[in-house]
Amino acid sequence: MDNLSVEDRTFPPSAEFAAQANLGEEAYQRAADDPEAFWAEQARHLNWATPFTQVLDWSEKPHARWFADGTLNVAENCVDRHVRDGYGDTVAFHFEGEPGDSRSVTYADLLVEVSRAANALTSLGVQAGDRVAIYLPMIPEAIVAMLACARLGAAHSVIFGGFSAEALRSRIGDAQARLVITSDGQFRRGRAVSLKAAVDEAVAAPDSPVEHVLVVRRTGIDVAWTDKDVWWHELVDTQSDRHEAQPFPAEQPLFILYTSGTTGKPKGILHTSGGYLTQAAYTHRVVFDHKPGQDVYWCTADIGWVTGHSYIVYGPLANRVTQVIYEGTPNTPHEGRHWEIVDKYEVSIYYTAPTLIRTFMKWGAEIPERYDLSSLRVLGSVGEPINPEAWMWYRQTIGHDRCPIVDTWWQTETGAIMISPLPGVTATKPGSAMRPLPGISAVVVNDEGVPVGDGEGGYLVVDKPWPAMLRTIWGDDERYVDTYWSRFAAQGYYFAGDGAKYDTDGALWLLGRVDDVMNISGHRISTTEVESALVAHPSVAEAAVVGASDPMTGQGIVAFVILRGAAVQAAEDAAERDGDDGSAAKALIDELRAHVAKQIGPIARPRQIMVVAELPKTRSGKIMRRLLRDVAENRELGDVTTLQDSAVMNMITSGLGGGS
Ligand code: 6R9
Repeated sequence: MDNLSVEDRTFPPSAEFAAQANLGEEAYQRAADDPEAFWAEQARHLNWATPFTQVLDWSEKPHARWFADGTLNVAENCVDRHVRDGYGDTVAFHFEGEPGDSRSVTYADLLVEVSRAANALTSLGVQAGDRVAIYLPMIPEAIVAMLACARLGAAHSVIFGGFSAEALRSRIGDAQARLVITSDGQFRRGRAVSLKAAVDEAVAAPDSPVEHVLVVRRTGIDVAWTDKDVWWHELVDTQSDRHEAQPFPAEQPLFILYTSGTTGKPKGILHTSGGYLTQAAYTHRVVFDHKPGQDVYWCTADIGWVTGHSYIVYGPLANRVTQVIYEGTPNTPHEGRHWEIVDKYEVSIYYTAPTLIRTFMKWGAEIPERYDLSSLRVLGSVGEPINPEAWMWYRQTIGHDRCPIVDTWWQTETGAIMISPLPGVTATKPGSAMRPLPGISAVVVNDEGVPVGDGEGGYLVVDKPWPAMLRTIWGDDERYVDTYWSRFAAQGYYFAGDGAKYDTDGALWLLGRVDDVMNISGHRISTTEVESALVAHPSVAEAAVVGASDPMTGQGIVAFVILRGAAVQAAEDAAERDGDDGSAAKALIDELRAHVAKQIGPIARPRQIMVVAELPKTRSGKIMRRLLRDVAENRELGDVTTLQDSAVMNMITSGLGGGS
């Protein structure tokens, strides 16, 4: 909660920008006076097969139904209607592959590809209401696959390509997906690495619900082949390019996306169709001031995260975007790759994460200075609080002091942006997300649910339902009610899990998570998940994990482990044999880090692992992560009075020395 230095720099939009903005100041009042009328107006930007007559049904709260008697087809809204309206030749996306291959896909091309894929999925038995797992790199087929599912009324569950076979297996099992769409491999930092091998491992068990695996050939590397496997180029490319999209009810499930919670088991966040698409498209239009036919938009997220769902696929395509899709890492083959792409395609709207901005800062301002960035006009940030220093660098070095910055707060659960400046309206402050969007209402409250005064910190809650809100946790509705709605049940507030504060000018500052969820480079990973992975290793008796602030990644994973007796003995024996040069301990720590990466995925690899003899626990047995965070961040220890044994912290701090 220490990014709260008093910030009095403000940056109002230029008169020129304000004059052409997609939404004006008046919208805030209009939306507050009659939110349902406001959202109905936004929903009418979509093409409804059956117009809705009811906007919101909140009679069974916290279960909302939006536009429930309306019907639409999400894919038709993102593709077909643009072709029908005469924009078939407009480029939907320019794809840049990591090895340097590129291709541009028009809306007419996209319609053909999505239609073929929908026919192929149908031939594999996929029907409305089914679930399909997608485990693909950032290639055009990923978007085509998502839209093909949407077209058929089947829910996709995209699993980030960095996740392990085990993570894949449990998510496939939870969603009971009958089809997995993957690729032979993906390009990563100039190398082709396998992707399908993890799928093979994940679907091998006899009780796997998966009937077929559809495989895109991306890298050409050798893959093992099973009788579940079908090549994309053999099945999809030979289908008819005509497919009639059927309308579905607005509450038809659109996707499940797994995200970390405070327990080890990831939560399958369920989103539905009409309300989700309404808010994704509305926010993309007003937050980025998107002008179809003029702008070139680039969101650097991966489709494995919610940002890729809402701001690469659904919102932008519903708004007839022309966008850039980039497969690779930002420093392949060189650290100017993003700016080279901005220059090449004349990108005008660029949306990225603070962790990447800090990385660009580290690489140096001289790199972007080599490229023509004059096409840029709006810059966005998402994923974690952006520190004022990074914000100013982004504004000056990338935006040349011309481009408004929109710092957008939202969550997998909220489905779409909730809090953000409007680029033509709001004077921004470096580091603040400023204000809930028109139609959204957010309050900062204390433990009792009472709003705190301006300038005071508290919990961020959303006090009115919104169209893109999650509908439940897949297969665990009780957890849905408990996680988000029980904390402030009396008031009926949605508990976001973030600390926040309004300053005395009414600007909203996000202060990070208040629960045990870490934020590593904008990716949510639960402490418990990493702890579970560590204790699954035969050498580890107990583990406690904290997110320690990290200048590059926002937070870094720091683990404290207690070794099992045998492992301690083995390390001591090795030390005696080889001289105590620490190499045995180092080898074990390296092994543990690799073990976590294998269990969960490389993004969960701990930055640091410290071997300790005890962990600080409260009398009720809850690990006091706050104290471990103090250690991990080299701070004086906070209050230790609730510790069961206060000597433990002395043992930990005196025993540490070098750490990892
Ligand atoms: C979209 C996305 C959600 C959590 C959220 C918060 C953090 C996201 C933020 C931000 C401060 C911002 N977060 N955007 N914190 N300022 N602009 O990131 O979804 O992966 O579910 O993470 O990320 O802590 O609660 P998700």
